[in-house]
Formats: sequence, structure tokens, C-alpha cells
Amino acid sequence: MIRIVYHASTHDGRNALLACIAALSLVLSACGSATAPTATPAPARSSAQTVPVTASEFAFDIAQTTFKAHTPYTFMITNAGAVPHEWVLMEQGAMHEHSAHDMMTSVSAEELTAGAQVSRQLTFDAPGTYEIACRLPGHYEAGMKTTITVEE
Ligand SMILES: [Cu+2]
Repeated sequence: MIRIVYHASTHDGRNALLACIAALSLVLSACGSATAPTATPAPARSSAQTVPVTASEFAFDIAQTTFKAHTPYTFMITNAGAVPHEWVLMEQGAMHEHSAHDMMTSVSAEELTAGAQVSRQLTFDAPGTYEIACRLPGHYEAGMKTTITVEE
């Protein structure tokens, strides 16, 4: 059901990848200073906070790994890699249970093709430990996983 399409032109893919990384590092450094944690607890907001996430071979680069429960977030996922990737947010440990209901939100590999940018909005109902993963064959094992923490 999941198709993996490898681009014929690896050379062009690498150039595009480098361009994306260069552009993203600028964006991420700008966001990093703008979204620094504050000591004051933020009240529930009506507008979601944007969290940039970059997928590549084979890793996720996420702007923050600590979140607040009951706060809406918009994950802005960019595939800066040369091949399609999947983005799944689930409870820690759900990866090995292969049960679809444990996925809290996801972007399929068919949607997250090379160069694609997709957003997903999510509000964590409960504090805990969660995981972002790409479950394409070999990708998770190669390092496409990131643990995130949700605090009350
Ligand atoms: Cu992947």
C-alpha cells in the first residue's frame, strides 16, 4: 500500500536537499530564538503555535521536544530529503504494537514526498512521552524517530 518512489536523478536531489537544508537552518535559527521557553506558564491560546519539523535521510529535526498539554500546536512538516518519508506521532512504544488507533496524527509517505510541506494540528490531551517516527521499511531503524515530552 505504501509506495516508495526513488528519484532517478540523485544528483538533482542532493542539490535540492542542500538548498533546503540551507534555507531551513535560517528558518530554524530564527524560530529557536523566538520560541525560547519562558518561566511564565502560557494560558490556553486560541491560535496554535507552529512547530517546524524537517524530515530527511534518516532523521527528524524538530524545533522543540517539550510541549504543554491542552495547548494547540501546528506541526509544519517539511521533507528536505530526496525520497518520500512518513510522519507519525504516537504514544511512546506504540511503534512495536502496530495498532493504528495509537497514532495520534500522521502524514503518509504519499503526501510527504521529497520537497513537500504538510501541516497537522494537534492538542495533547494528557502529559506523557510520545514519539515521532517514520515507519517506512528501514527508516525507523536508521534513526527516523524522535522522542517528545508533554507536560501538564
Ligand atoms: Cu522515512
